[in-house]
Amino acid sequence: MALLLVLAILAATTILAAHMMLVSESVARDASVAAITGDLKLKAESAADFAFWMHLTDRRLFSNRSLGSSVDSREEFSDFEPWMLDKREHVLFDGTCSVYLGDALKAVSVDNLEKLKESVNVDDSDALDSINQFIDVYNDYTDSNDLLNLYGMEADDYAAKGYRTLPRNNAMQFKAEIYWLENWIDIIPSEITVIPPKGVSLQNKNAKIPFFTASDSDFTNAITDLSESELEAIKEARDLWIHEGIPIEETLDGDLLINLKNRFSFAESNYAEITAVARDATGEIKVVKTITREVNTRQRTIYADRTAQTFSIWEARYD
Ligand SMILES: [Ca+2]
Repeated sequence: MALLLVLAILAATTILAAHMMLVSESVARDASVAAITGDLKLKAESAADFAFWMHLTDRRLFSNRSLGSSVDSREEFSDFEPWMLDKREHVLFDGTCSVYLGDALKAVSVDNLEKLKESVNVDDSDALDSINQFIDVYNDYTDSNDLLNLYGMEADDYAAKGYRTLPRNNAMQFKAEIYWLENWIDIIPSEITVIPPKGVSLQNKNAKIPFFTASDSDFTNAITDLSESELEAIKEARDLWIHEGIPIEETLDGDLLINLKNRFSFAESNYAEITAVARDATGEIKVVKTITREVNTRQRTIYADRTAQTFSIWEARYD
C-alpha cells in the first residue's frame, strides 16, 4: 500500500515537473518572440521614416511625378533610385525589410460620399437609393444638431441599438468611424481615404483613384464595361511595373491605356501611405507598419500643427 502511494506521488510529481517545463519553455519562447517583435517594430519604423525622406528627396530632384512611365530620362540626369508612390518594392537592411510607397487617397473620402455614385449604374435606382440613405445617416452622424434627416439616425436611434455615445455630432476624427454607420458594409466598396489632422483639409479629394494603389474591388467597381481578359491584362501590366519596372505603355494596348487613364490617376498625389515590412532571420516573424503623411513640402499643411515645427504623421498602425 505504502509502495503504491509512493509510486502514485512519484507519477504525479513527474507529470507536474513535465508540465512546469512545458510552461517555462513556452514562457521563454513568448519572451523571445516579444523581443524579436520589438526589434522588428523599430526596424519597420526606421525603414518607413527612411522611405519618407527618400521620397521627399526624389520629389525635390525630379519634377516629373507621373507613375508607371519609363525612367530613362531621369537616369540620364541621376542614378538616384526612384522613390515614388507606385508600390514598387524597396529592400533595406540586408534584405530583411521591404518598403512600399503608395498613395493615401483611396477610393472613398468620408466627406465626399457623393463620389460613391460614380461606380453605380445610373439606372440602378436601388443602389442609388441605398447610397442616398447612407449619406443621410452620415450627415446626421456629423451634423451638430439632433434633427433627423429622412433616412438618418440621431441619438435616440443609436441608443435603441445600444450605442449611447453616438452620434459624434461633429466631423469624424477617424476614418474607422464610418464602420459605426448603418449599412456601411453594403455601401463602402473598399478602402477609405485618411482623415487629415484637425484644422487641415485634403486637397484634391475628388481625385481619381490612384492606379497603383487601387484594390481589386476598385478595379471591378470602376471598370464594369471591360472584358475579363482586358481586366487581367491591366492587372498583369500593373504587376509588371511593380515587380520588374516595365513601363505601363510598353505592356498595355494604347486604347486600353487611354481608357484606364480616364478612370484612374497615374500622377502622385501629395499624400503618401508608407508600408514597411520587417522580417526576422527565419522569415517566420514579421511586423508591418503603415504610416500616412503629407509629402508636398511646398504646402504649409505638411507641418499640420499650429507651430509648424514637425512633419506630422497623419495616421500610423501596425498590422
Ligand atoms: Ca446630428
